[in-house]
Amino acid sequence: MNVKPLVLIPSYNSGKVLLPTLQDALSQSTAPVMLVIDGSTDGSELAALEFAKAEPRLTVIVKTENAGKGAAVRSGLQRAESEGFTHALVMDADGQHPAERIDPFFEYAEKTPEAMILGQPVFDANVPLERLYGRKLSVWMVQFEVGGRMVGDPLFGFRVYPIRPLLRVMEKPGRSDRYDFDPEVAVRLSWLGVPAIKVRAPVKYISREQGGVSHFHYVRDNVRFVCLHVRLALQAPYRWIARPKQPPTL
Ligand SMILES: Nc1nc2c(ncn2[C@@H]2O[C@H](COP(=O)(O)OP(=O)(O)OP(=O)(O)O)[C@@H](O)[C@H]2O)c(=O)[nH]1
Ligand SMILES: [Mg+2]
Repeated sequence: MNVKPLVLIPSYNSGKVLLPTLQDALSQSTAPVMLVIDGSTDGSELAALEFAKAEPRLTVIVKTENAGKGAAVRSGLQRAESEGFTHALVMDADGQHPAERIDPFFEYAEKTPEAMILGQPVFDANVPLERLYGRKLSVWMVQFEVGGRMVGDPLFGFRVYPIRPLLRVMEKPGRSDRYDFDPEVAVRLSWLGVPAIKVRAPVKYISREQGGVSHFHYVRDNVRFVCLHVRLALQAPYRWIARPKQPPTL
């Protein structure tokens, strides 16, 4: 299969780190980049649109209503599929993810196009402890839901997905639109028979003074995670039995 790769970046109020993140992605890889901004109020879309005028490999999609990270990725993927892209590397807009790993991740996708390539975070010394330990519950729950350790860290958003199977699982009604998107799609793709390849990748925590931003809300988003895991855990036993032996055709 010919892999046609795209870098897909969802962004919401990413502030001044957005432009360097785009520049980094474009300079570290020859793949086109698609940015999906929805409902940002910090004006970051203006700088991105201006930058795109001189950068033919960059597409900027701006939506007026904020609908969440998962919803932004879904709409970007729909557009990407209609343009013939087969694989998308999703990465954050806030400078935390390693642009220099984009092409190495695409190389894994070229060797194993049917797989999802899941980044496994290697945290720097600035990682807040609550982020480091807070993810353990999700890791355990996902191990149960998929019946093993194939997913590893279910929250790290630096990943390559085969687009068609991902849309198949994301387009069903009731799918997660926000941060719960990352664990949900890893579990559902695994249930669909998509193999997972885990690859380590460094993640940075940038101070606020240097432009670091996070929109993760501990109470609201952790409640969403709990609701997601209840739904997934209830379906898990049936899904283990029904899991196809072969990955879906691309
Ligand atoms: N388009 C869009 N992107 C979003 C939305 N919410 C978050 N994002 C993007 O999703 C990525 C991850 O969001 P963050 O808020 O950094 O969350 P996180 O990296 O999981 O959390 P931290 O570890 O605290 O930084 C960033 O690129 C955000 O701009 C949204 O509602 N719409
Ligand atoms: Mg972040």
